[in-house]
Amino acid sequence: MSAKPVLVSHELCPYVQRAAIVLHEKGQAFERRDIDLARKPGWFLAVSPLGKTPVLLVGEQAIFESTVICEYLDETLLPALHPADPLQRARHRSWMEFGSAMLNNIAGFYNAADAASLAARAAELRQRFEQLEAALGDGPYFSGSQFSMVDAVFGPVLRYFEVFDRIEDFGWWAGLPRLRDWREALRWRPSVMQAARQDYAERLQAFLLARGSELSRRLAASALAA
Ligand SMILES: N[C@@H](CCC(=O)N[C@@H](CS)C(=O)NCC(=O)O)C(=O)O
Repeated sequence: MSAKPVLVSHELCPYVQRAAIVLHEKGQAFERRDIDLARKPGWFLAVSPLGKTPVLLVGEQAIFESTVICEYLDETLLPALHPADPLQRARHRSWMEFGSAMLNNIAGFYNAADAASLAARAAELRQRFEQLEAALGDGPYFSGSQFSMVDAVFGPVLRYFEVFDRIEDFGWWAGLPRLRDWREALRWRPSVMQAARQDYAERLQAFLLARGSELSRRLAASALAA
């Protein structure tokens, strides 16, 4: 990549974080340009046909959709974050999709309107965690000692739970040792750490409080809001 690419970002966006993680893993310097998604600037709408972050600006080209950005980076920069074997690569891409689906489960959880639907959404997430536990190997990363694109996707997914866990115990973690260790390995990976702002937890809490959801009420009632 000749010039320094620009990652058009939103401060809490998990899709932005996965692109930032991949850039970091590749040792590619980049400029991060945060925008306010509630007031999308004209220049942003001109480069983001779907009006979403992330967008990667590479010279005159604007690449949108986080998976496409990650795949482009993997095709052009070393080290490879996908396995060389096509079948294993396909398996990794399948689990990346699973990670994206989990982001929808997470949004369903924090937007749940009442206690019953919050409990149902929490149970849905527990089921997803059990599926992940069954897919994980011996670690520390998704498929062993090599950090991969699947890890880049799940770093931001699992980061949400650092805040959710502080609100109350939703019964997610018991009996899932591989998931616990994976979560810990991702949490301390430098690329994952740098992908979010230092005050991410406080900003996520402010975002959650403003949802008007059952979780907002639980958060307001918890010690965290004090
Ligand atoms: N499929 C997209 C999803 C990106 C996405 O949903 N971004 C959110 C922020 S995390 C967004 O820009 N939302 C603004 C909107 O939908 O108006 C990707 O993988 O890049």
